[in-house]
Amino acid sequence: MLLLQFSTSHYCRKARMALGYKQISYQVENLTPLLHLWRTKSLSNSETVPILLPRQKNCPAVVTDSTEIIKFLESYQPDPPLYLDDALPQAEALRLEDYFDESIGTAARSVYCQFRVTEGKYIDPSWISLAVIRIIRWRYGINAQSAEIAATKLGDAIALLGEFWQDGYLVGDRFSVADLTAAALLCPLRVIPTYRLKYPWLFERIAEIHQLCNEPLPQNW
Ligand SMILES: N[C@@H](CCC(=O)N[C@@H](CS)C(=O)NCC(=O)O)C(=O)O
Repeated sequence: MLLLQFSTSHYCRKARMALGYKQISYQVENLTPLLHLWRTKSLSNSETVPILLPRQKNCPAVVTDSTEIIKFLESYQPDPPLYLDDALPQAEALRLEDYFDESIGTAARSVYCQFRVTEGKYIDPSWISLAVIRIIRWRYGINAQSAEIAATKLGDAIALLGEFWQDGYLVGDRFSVADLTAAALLCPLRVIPTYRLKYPWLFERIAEIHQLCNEPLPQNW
C-alpha cells in the first residue's frame, strides 16, 4: 500500500496510526503543500491528504480521507479491530471520530499554526517551515481571532477526554477509532508549553496510543 501524505499532517498521522495498529506494511510518498494538488487531482477529486493507494487485488484503486481509509482498512483486515462490535457503541465511536475530525483537528491546526508564527517561531525558524505554516494559515484563514475560538473548542474537547482517558477508553471498554483519532489530532499541541504544562496526562495517553499503533512520536516530543 502507498500512503500519500504531508509528513507533518495530523490527519496523515491518523491514517498511519491505523495502518500501524493493524500492522499493515505500507510506504509513504511525501507531498509538498500546494504542489500536492497536481498529484491528488490526477488521482481523485480530493484536494487533501491522506490518500491511500491500496495496490491490492479486489481493492479500490484510491481511498481518500482518513475516515474512509480507516473504514477501508477495517474491511481489508478486520483484526485487530478499530471498530466496536455492538451497534450503539460503534455509532458513538464514529460520531466521536467525526467530531474530532471536523472540530478538533481543524482547531488544533489553527492553534498550532498561530503558535508557530508567534511565540513558537523558535521551533523551526527555517524559511521552508515558516513558508509552509504561512500557506496553511492562508489556506484555512487562520489568524489570532480564529485561533482563540479554536482554543476554546480544544479546552472543551480536552475536558471530555479527561473524563474518559485518565483510566479507560472513550467508548466501551476497549481501544477504538475514537481513541486513535483523538490521539492523532491532538498530537500537535504537545509543542505548545501551555498545553504541555496544563495537561501532562493528555500527552502521556497520546504517547501510549502511539506505542499501541506502532507509530513514532513526533520529533522533539
Ligand atoms: N477530513 C480530511 C481532512 C484532511 C486534511 O485537512 N488534510 C490537510 C492536511 S492536514 C490537507 O491536505 N490540506 C491541503 C489543502 O487543503 O490544500 C481527512 O480526514 O482526511
